[in-house]
Amino acid sequence: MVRNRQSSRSTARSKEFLTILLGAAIQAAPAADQGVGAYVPATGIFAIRSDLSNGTADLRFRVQRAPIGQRPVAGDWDGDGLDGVGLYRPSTRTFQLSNQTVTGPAQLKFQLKGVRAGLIPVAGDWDRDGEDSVGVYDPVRHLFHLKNDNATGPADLTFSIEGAGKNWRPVAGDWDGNGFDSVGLYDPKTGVFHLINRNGNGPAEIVATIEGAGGVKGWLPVTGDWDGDGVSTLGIYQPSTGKFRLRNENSTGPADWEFQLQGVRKSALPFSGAWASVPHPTPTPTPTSTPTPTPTPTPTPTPVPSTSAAQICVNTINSYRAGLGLAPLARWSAAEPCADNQAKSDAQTGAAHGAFGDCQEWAQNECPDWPGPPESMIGSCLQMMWNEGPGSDFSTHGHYINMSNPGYTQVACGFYTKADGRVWSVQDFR
Ligand SMILES: [Ca+2]
Ligand SMILES: [Ca+2]
Ligand SMILES: [Ca+2]
Ligand SMILES: [Ca+2]
Repeated sequence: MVRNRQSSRSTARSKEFLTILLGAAIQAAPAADQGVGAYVPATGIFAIRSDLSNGTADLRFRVQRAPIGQRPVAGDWDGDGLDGVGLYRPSTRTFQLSNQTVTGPAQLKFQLKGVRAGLIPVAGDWDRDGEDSVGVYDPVRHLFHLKNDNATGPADLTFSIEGAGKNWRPVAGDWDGNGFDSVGLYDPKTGVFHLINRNGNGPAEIVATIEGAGGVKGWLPVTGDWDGDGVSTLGIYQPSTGKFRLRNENSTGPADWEFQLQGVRKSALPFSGAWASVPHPTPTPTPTSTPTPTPTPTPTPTPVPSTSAAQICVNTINSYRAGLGLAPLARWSAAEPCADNQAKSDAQTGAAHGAFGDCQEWAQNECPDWPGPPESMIGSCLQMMWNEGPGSDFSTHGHYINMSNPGYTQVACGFYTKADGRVWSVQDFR
């Protein structure tokens, strides 16, 4: 729901390895692109991508301490020009909203009073004060309940769109570009959107659909200002394939963008927002010029041969950290079988970070498709990552930033060797 965004974006990435930040704070960048996202209720993971193009998520994160199985929203709760995310728990009617797109606790928690359980959340700037707030839609009684402030209390507006059918799904956006967001409905049986420009009882003012082959079965609505002109328009998402189809006009016609958000589970629910165009991690503290003489020895609860690839991995990372005077990471043995499975999954799908988040890790580095065996490749891959050196640009220093993060205490290294001898390795940090 953020307006006047820019569309330039750097997508520079290392080919040798990819990384994902999860858990470190990011600084809000002034430029924001309208991007898309998908939320997996089963894992509680948000995956967002700023480019409207094929590819994997730029960032994956959780709203900490929020129960899984909730419904996502996105919006600019604090009016800083960047969208955050949120979750609605239909059973308790509570929202948890976060201003960030990294793992962390919600900044806002409140309850929407006077509504039934089991409703679907929406978000928008209903009063044009520059801040998005929430609402819910009752798909049985066909009622919208919208609230202008993100605090516990009843809805400010309750109304319905004439002719709404059972189980239609709500959308929100600024369909006419006047600065006020309003709502609409999507009929999943026909694929037709029914939008209103004023939040009150009345018939739909815009009735339109995205034309295209393949039918409408299984697609979910997702609206947004894809081209940054201040007008929100139509979009749909197919969870089974991760495909988005977006249109720039609120009229019937073909999609202007078609792309796939890769590496997201098939149960994901879509959302859109203006995310920071490039994630900028908080710079790591300046290395101390006098390294601490001896780091505390890592407790190793399970006796493991020190020559195993997983142990080499932990030892290597800790030797780099010791050079900065940072505490060593404990070998996170309990997560290693899970990390092995992530490496195997990514090797089979060919998508680095495709299984990210499965082991409850906060950040992940990955060495995809390296010449094996694991015991020899891991040192080389970690050295390449460490050679990125310190810096604030996560796209070029992200591996180093993860390895040197003073907030992490554990690392689990997972490996999978393919039949051709090539190795995939993940390093899960938390
Ligand atoms: Ca914001
Ligand atoms: Ca507002
Ligand atoms: Ca409007
Ligand atoms: Ca637009």
